[in-house]
This record gives sequence, C-alpha cells and structure tokens, in this order.
Amino acid sequence: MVFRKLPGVSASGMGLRLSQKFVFLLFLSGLVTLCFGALFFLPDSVRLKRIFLSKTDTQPHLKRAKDQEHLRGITSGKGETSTKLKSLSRKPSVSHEATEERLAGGKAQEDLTLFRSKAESASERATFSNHGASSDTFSYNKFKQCLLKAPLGREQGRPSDPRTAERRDKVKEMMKFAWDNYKRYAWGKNELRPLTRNGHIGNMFGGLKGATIIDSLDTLYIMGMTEEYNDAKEWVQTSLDLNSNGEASLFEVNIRYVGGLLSAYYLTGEELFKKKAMELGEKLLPAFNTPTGIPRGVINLGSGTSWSWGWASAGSSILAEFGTLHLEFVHLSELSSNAIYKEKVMNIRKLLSKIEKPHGLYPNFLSPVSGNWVQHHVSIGGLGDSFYEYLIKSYLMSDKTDEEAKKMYYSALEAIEANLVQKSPGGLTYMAEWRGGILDHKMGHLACFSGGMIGIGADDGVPEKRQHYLDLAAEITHTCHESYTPTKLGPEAFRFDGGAEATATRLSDRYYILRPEVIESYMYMWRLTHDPKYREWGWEAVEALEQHCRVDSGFSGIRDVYATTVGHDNMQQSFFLSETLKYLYLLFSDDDLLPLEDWVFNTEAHPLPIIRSVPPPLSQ
Ligand code: DMJ
Repeated sequence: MVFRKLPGVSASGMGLRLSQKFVFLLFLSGLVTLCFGALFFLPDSVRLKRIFLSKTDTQPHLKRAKDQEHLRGITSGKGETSTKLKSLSRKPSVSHEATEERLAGGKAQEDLTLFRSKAESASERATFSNHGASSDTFSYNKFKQCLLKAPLGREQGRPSDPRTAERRDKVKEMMKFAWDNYKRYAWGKNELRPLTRNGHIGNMFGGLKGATIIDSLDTLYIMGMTEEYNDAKEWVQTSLDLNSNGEASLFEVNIRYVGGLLSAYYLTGEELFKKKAMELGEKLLPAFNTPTGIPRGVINLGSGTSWSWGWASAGSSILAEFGTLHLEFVHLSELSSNAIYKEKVMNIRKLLSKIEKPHGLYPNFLSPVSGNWVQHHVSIGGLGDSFYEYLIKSYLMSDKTDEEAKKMYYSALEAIEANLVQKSPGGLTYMAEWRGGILDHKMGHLACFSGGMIGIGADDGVPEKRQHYLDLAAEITHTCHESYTPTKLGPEAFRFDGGAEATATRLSDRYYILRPEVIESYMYMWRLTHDPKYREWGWEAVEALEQHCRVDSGFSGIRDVYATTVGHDNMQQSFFLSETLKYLYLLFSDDDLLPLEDWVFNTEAHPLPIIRSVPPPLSQ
C-alpha cells in the first residue's frame, strides 16, 4: 500500500499517527470481541443473549462427505424452518441446582408445580413457548422443567406396602448379583457367560464392547445403585471406544447403545452420555445411503459400508429393524439441533405410509433398492414386532402430535385384528403369523410385548374401541402368562394347533433366554389397571428365575422350559439387566417412578422423555 505524504506532516510523524490509529482500532476491536464473548457467559434468560446468539447450531463433526453436504444444506438455512425440530425449552432459566435437587431428590410433584406457579406468569409462559420453538441449542435444565413429575418419583418409587417393597428389594438384589458377576468375570465384554465365568463379545455390535454396561446404566441409576452406576459411568468415560471397525447390526446398536446412552443422559444430565450418543449416531448414518433411504441391516462402523443380512430374502431389509429407529433418531435430532436424524426416519415413515399393504398388513421384508415388499410374511413377533411398538410410541413421545404415526398404528392394529388375532379352542386369544394369507397358529415369546403395546395405546383409540383394546391387551397378556408353565418360564414360541394351547410342540422352541416381553406386558397392564394379578404373575417369574436361571455366578438362559432338571445356555443377556429386571422393578414400584406421562421406553426398555413443545397446564 502506498501512503501519500500529507502537507506539513513528516513521514515519520505520519507513521506515528498511523500506528496510534492502528493501536486504537486494535483496542476497539478487542473491546467488541470481549463484549460479544461475554454474551456466552450470560444466563440463557438474558435478552441480549437471545438476540445475538439465537442461532448457535451445534453441528457435529461428520466424517463422510455425503453427510457433510447434507448438513451444509440444513445449516445454511435451506428449509430451515421446516426441518428444525421444536426444542423442549419453554421456561427462562432458574437455578439449575434448585431444580436438580427437586428432581433428583425425588420430591413430590406438588413441589415442582408450586415451583412453576411461582416462577411463571402468563406472559413469561408465552415467551417460553416462543423461545422453545425457535431455540437451537438443547438445554438440559429446561428439559427437566418440562417434565410433569420428578423422574424418580417420591422416595424413588418405593411402595408403602411392605410385601411389595420386599419384592422390589429382591429384584434389586438380583440386579446386584447379575451386575457383580458381570463385573467380576466379564468386565468390558458384551455379556457374561455365567457357567464358564468369562466374557462374551459376539458379532452383533461391530466390535463395540461393554453392551451390558451401556444397557445397565439406567437400571442401576433408577435402582439407586450409586457405586455400580459410577463404575459404569467411569467405564464409558475411559473405555468406551466407538472407533471400531466391525460389522454391526444397525438395529441392535441403535436400541442398546444409542438408546442406553440417550436414556442415561436424560436421567442424569451427564454430558458424556450425550456426546457418546451423538458420536455413535453419526456413525450409523451411512446405513441410510441406499436408493430408497431404507437402511440395510448390517453396517461396518469404521468404513460405513452397509449390506443386508445373508439370511434375509433377496437382499431385503427387515421391518422390525428399519422400523425401530424412530424414537432414538428423533432424540438425536432433538439433542443436536441437527435435523438429519429425524429426516432419515421420516423418510422411512413416508415410504411405509405410501406403499400398498396387503390387507392393510406390513410384511416383514422390504427391498432397500426398489422399496417393494419382498415376500408376504407378517408377524407381530420376531421380524415385525417393534415396528408396531415404535408407531404408537412415536405418537406418545411426540406429546400426541405425530398424527401420522397414530393413524398408521391404529390402521395396522385394525388389520392385525382382522387377519391375525385368533381365539384358540380353549378360549385363549393369540396373534397368529400370516404367510401370504395362510395362518401359522404360532406365537413367539417376542410377540408377547403386544399386550403392553395395545394397553398403552388403548386410551387414544376411537372412544368406542378403548375398552375393547384394553380387553384385548389383557387377553393377550393372559395367554402369554398361560405359556409360562410348568417351570413358570415361557418357551421361545408356542402353538395353538394339533391340540396345543400355548405350548411349544417342537424341541427347538422350548428354550428361554431371559427374555423380558411377558414381564413387560405385566408391568404395563399393572400401571393401566392396578389389577393385583399382574404383580402376582411378576412374582411367579421372579421365583422361577431364581430357581431355574440363577447359577453360582450370574443368571443363565435355559434350554427347555418343560424339563424338570433344566440345562443352562451359559449366557446372561444384556437385555436381562436392561429390560427383564427393570420391568420387574417397575412392576413392584409406585407408578411415579418413571411415570408414563413423561417417558416412553424404547424397545430395549431405555426410557426416553416425551418431547413437549407446548407447556403443560399449570395446576392451581
Ligand atoms: C431385546 O433386545 C429387545 O426387546 C428387542 O426388541 C427384541 N429382543 C430383545 C429381548 O428379547
């Protein structure tokens, strides 16, 4: 740059003036930067902060170019208002510690309501709503204030009736026994082998380790097992390595790891869990890079390459796998303010909503290339099950705003009732499987979750069918209880033909691998009806687990539920700690421990909060 000499000013004098100006400008820009930077340290409620920092996207680092490209489209404002998720935020900040104490301490709901009524004037509430709809960053504090009740309830849900409290303590002891043995013999591995006293890694999680730890975090937390929870958290901090390079089941990694981490985050507020959930969520995105956006079942977590299961007909994807991502992916978007996750699952939804369905039913196999059904096998058990579960739970988790999910769920249920629901000669209601119009009179243990599912959806059906749905839920749960005999544990599949009434007729169907589905339905039916029989049935299961599955160093599945002397399969499944024991504990707890008004459970029993965009009405 050339400086022209000013009249009466020497070159050195001009240089001096210029450097003074430069120093002044430097000082000024420093001051501006300082003021702007200070905005970050202001509480969320300060208006200046809301004006200047209202669009702080937390865009996670993406490895794959395709996803980066997609993200750029979102963050650059393309379709921003339509894709942006409503935030949970709706209140200006109050003392974080005060709220934490109320909620974590399990104080009663009145406390929280009182706290709200004091803090919120009508105009403030209007502001929260508006703020909630436009804010980009997730505030854990605000999320907690959106809950109707304290997650852990009064006295952590301890029932006042001594017998029930004793039963609950027994379940906690079982959890401690299962956990301690896992810790002692299989720490960091995926599951415990309780007979040989070692760990099992398997090939379902693509080289990820510690499935039992991730699956147990929330169970340990709600049971108040602080020391064990802290050990689990420390392991996540120091040893959970997500940079694995193996072939994983997209479905299993999602429901156990992503679900487990999300739930641990929402319950505890530990940023570590959120960070890990986001990191893992990103690694799952390449599975959706198919011509239709329907993900394939298997993904290499390192390279992002994905493919279909070898056993799935003609390279198809499985309904229960690609249909069981919705809850977790919506929450990934919620936490990251990045719409990509929700878009992926909404795309699946769109295809399934539009596609022609034989008799209104959803077959289990779909081509990720053509988007057509590959064969007409329909089942509420394995291969289909949690797709239906996630429809009604998507509706509930959206605070009953996701009308499309609701419509799809009730139409599917209507088709299931018309085509699959049967009554046995002995009067048992069951769900048969459907193969291109031909019924197979068999029900899998997995299908027994449907008692609970139909139960939680009963109240939102058309008024004239609500009682019918509740009755149907009770009938199915009853049938599943009937299958639990004579060890009081149930087989993998049971039949209703050739004179069979909820019994396994094949040797290969007689095993029990510590599955939760029947107990899951007891838990929901208890919450919905308070019929004491559900607690009694749950207790029968506890006694049977103790008698047949408890071995010296943990719990094991058994090979034949009809044998007088059982053989063990040497596997303590991670879902035993995540689901079976959690549902039993909830069954013997008061309803305010993880109240259904605030939480939905993913298919691995990890509680995820209902997303509220409108503040709940204030109590007087
Ligand atoms: C769990 O991993 C989940 O409940 C899944 O939806 C089905 N199978 C197991 C438990 O049986």
